[in-house]
This record gives sequence, C-alpha cells and structure tokens, in this order.
Amino acid sequence: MSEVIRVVFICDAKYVLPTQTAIQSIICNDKKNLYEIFVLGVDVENDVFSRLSTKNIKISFMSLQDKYQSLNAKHLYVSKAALFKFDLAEIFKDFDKILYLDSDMVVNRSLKELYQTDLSDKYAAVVKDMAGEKAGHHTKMNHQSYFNSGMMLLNLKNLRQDGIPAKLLEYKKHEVWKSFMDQDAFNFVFGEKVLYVSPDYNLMYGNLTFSLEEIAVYFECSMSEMVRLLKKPCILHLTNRIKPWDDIRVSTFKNWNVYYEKLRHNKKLGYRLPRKDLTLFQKTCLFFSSEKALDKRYVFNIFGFKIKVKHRPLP
Ligand SMILES: [Mn+2]
Repeated sequence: MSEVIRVVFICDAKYVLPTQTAIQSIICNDKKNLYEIFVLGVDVENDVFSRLSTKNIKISFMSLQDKYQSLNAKHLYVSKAALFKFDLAEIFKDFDKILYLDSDMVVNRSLKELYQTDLSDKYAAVVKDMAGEKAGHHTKMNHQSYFNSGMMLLNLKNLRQDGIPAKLLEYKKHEVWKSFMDQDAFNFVFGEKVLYVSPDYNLMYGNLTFSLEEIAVYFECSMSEMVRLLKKPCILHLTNRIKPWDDIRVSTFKNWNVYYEKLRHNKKLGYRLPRKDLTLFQKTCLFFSSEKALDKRYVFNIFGFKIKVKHRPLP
C-alpha cells in the first residue's frame, strides 16, 4: 500500500473560494494516490470543503479557534492564521509529515513525487524565494538563503522533537522586521536546516520579475527546463499582488481558471458559482475593439453598425 499524502490548508473567510479551487486542482490531477486534505478554518464556520471528497481524496474541515483564543491575545503581532501555521506539528501530533500549502496555489500534477522527498534530519523541504532573497531578507538573519513559506513539506516529527512550534511563537520578539512576518519566522527558526527543492514545487509567478536567464541561473537549471517549469509547474503559487479570482487580467488567470471552471461544474459543491472568464460573445467583441480595458463599456463600429458591449463588473 502506498503512503497517504497528507496536505493542510489554512483558510480564512476571504480565502474560501481559492482554497476550494486549490483542492479541486489536486482532485483533477490525481485519481490514483490516496490523500487526506485538512482545511483549518480561521473564523470560517461553514464546512464547504469535505463534500468535495472523492474515492481517493478525503477532505476534512477543522475549526480550531477556541484553542487559540488565549494565545492570540498574547501574540498581537501575529495573525491567527500564522498561529495555526506555527503550531502544525502540535495540531497534527499523530503524523510525522505533512505538506503545507498556501491557498493561493494551484496544483497541476500529482503531489506524490514531492511528498516522497526524503527529509532526513531537515525540518522542511522548501523552495528558494528569489524576490525575497534579491531584496536581502536573509541577510538580516545572517543566512545564505531565504525560502518561501507558501509550500513547506514539514518534518513534523523533528519539529516536535526540537520544540520548534514554541520557538516560532517566540519569534514575535522580532516584530520590528514587520514584512513577511510568518515567512521571516520560519526562515529564522528553521535556520538552514531545510532542503531546497525545484521551483517546480512552488513557482512564484508574480515574483519572478527577472529575466529568464537570471531565473535559470538562480535556480541552477537550464533555460529550456526553466521555460518548461514556467509554462506548467507542478505547483503554481499565485503570488501576483492582484489575484486571479479578483481580476481576470492577471497572467495566472488562465491556469487558475481551468480549476475554477471544474469547481463550478462540480456537482458535489451544491451551489452555483459565477463564471469568471469572458463569454465567447465578449471575447469576440474584445477582439474587434480597439480599447482593451475590460471593466468599461465599449462602443465601437463593425461594418457601420454601432455596437455597445457592457462587461460584467469584476467580482
Ligand atoms: Mn501565498
């Protein structure tokens, strides 16, 4: 019997839809391996996740707020979501390993290969954060590298052994660093006891505002390999400042919308979601229109006919 792939998402009220879409993307790309997906709700009461379970993928929803009420008061500088994230090794006491994923992600392939990564004595398998490193986030903690905490294959056993959850909470002493609060905490506390894996497993599209050559050199892979990864990474991290569920114009919309459409048509969801992309009619109008702003009313002429098109306002 193959190993169960355990995945955890932390979801606040604003991220219900992105979390459902991320889960849908996992469902679409692995019909074979067994998964247990946990959604930890932060101020989310409604379980709109477990109903999406399939033959091989069991989804559970947990709302843990009570346990953290007192903690939260003591750690004013840390969000509730970060408290959960710091405490994953304690929340999942019975497991030795779990894959933490941000909700602003889509998965384009099976997670089996990543999940089987041998962590040995490391705390986590992570991907380097090129933008963070170029901005020098690692230098303030005297580290050689800086990783993104949106995808972490966590070695829960070692984290518990070394009392890491408590150390992550203690990190609030460094609140002066402000930016990337929880990401800095993970970098600071994990130190360099992390295993760097391919950017295939956390491709931060919105952050990679560098030339293809720079990116390939940074991640130590060939240009052609980098092109392949950029086209369809195993895990696409929607790090754009504007998210595809808010605006269809962002570069990652196309990839994200594949799974959003599957979710929309998933009968188990039990309610109707609005379509996000343009209708064929709107696309045709746009093709003939000289103006490309999508959130306006267009008036233009085709063979002398005056045509008005009003785009749906972006949700
Ligand atoms: Mn993220």
